Amino acid sequence: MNTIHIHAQPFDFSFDIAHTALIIIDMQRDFVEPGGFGASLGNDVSLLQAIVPTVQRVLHAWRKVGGFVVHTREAHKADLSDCPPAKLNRGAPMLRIGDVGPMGRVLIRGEPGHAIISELTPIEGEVVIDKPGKGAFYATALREYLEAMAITHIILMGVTTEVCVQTTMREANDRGYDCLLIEDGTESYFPEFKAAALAMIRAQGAIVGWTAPSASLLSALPLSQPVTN
Ligand code: C5J
Repeated sequence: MNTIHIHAQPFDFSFDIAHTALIIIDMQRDFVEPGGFGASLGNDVSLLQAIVPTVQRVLHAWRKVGGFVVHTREAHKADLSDCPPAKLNRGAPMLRIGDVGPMGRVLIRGEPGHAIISELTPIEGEVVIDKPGKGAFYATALREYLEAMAITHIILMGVTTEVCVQTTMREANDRGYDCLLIEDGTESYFPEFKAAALAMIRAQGAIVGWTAPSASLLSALPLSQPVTN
C-alpha cells in the first residue's frame, strides 16, 4: 500500500494510485464546442473550454504514474430507444436530441459531436463508457470495470459539475467509493451552480466526497518532472 495524502476540503483525501480511477466525465464536442447539445440548450460553451488545459495536465500526470483512466460520453443510440420521452421532450432546445446539427445528430453515438475533444483523446488501455443517462453507473458496465481493477477511490473531472459529474459522484458514493472532485477540472455553464455543487459535495463532513484544486493532486503525485501540456 502506497498511500498518498492530499490537501482537500473538508479534510485531507488519502488514496493509493493502484486502487484509484481517474474518471473524466463527458468532455465531448457536444458539450464543449459550439453547435452541439450544450449550445443547443442556449449555453455559452466557452466557460467549459477554459478547463481543457487543466484536465489535460491532470490526465497526462495520471498516465505518467500509471493510473487507471475512464472516460465517459453521454449519448444515445441512433434509434433513440435508450432515450426516454422525458429526456427527449424536456425544455425548448434549438435542436432536440437526434436532430441534425453542425456536428451531426445531436447527442447520438458515433456522430462527430459524440467524440471526446481531441486534446483528451483516450489512449490504448483506457476505458470509454457510453452512457445514456447523467450518471455513469446507470445502464453501463462501469461498476464491473472498477471491480475488475480493485478500485476503491475515484478522482473526477469533466462537465458539467452539477449534472453528470455530480450525479456520477453521488452514484459512486452510494456504492462505497471515496471520491475526490478536482475543482478546476470541472465546469458548469452556470458558475453559481458549480459553486453550489462543490459546497454540497463536501458539506457535512464530505457527505458526497472531497474537493481539491488540481495543484494539490499534481504536487502529491510521484512525478519526476512537472507535467506540462
Ligand atoms: C448535461 C452533462 N449537462 N454531461 N450533461 O446535460 O452534464
